[in-house]
Amino acid sequence: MYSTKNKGPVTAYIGLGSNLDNPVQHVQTALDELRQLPDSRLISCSSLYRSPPMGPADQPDYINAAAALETSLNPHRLLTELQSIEQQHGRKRERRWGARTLDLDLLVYGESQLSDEELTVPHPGLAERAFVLYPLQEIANTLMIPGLGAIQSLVAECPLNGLEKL
Ligand code: A4P
Ligand code: MG
Repeated sequence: MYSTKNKGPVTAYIGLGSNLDNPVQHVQTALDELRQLPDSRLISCSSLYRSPPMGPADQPDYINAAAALETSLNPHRLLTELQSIEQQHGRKRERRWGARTLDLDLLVYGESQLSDEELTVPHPGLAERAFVLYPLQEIANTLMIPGLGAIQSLVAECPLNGLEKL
């Protein structure tokens, strides 16, 4: 499924997360790397947030943030670019929801709703994750998330679950 309502550059939102090897630095460096992406412009980034791990509890707290990007890259190309930034940070894929040096999720891509083997947008689970919703609201307070509705309503229904702004 691929809806092609987007014409010209679109605004995409990226979720950043890290919980290994100086996570604050991984997230800050990744924001700089997002600035360097081809055919894209970093519009804004949120504060950094700390939260206890969702998933296995025997791992460190996470640092999360969100960023807004104006981009002409198509969503799959953008995902490939995000994965190559993850690789530069020595990301190893081990267990699901396990500790990682850097996780970059494509949260929202314009008005698109799509799902295939590589990519699901909006990112699944977005609506239940405080560590995604609160940073996203900070930079996009009036965002309507395709298929899910207003960010403000999603935040209102999502408890903080230990999330704190740094
Ligand atoms: N993929 C599909 N859609 C997307 C998308 N919209 N953005 C595919 C990014 N990737 C997408 O991802 C697995 C595959 O998902 C990719 O190859 C891509 O093709 P991954 O990053 O390799 O695996 P993962 O991250 O371990 O799995 P998953 O289920 O994506 O985990 P999440 O959802 O990223 O959660 N707790 C706190 N407090 N903060 C966190 O940030 N993060 C996670 C990881 C767990 N607990 C956390 C946090
Ligand atoms: Mg991921």
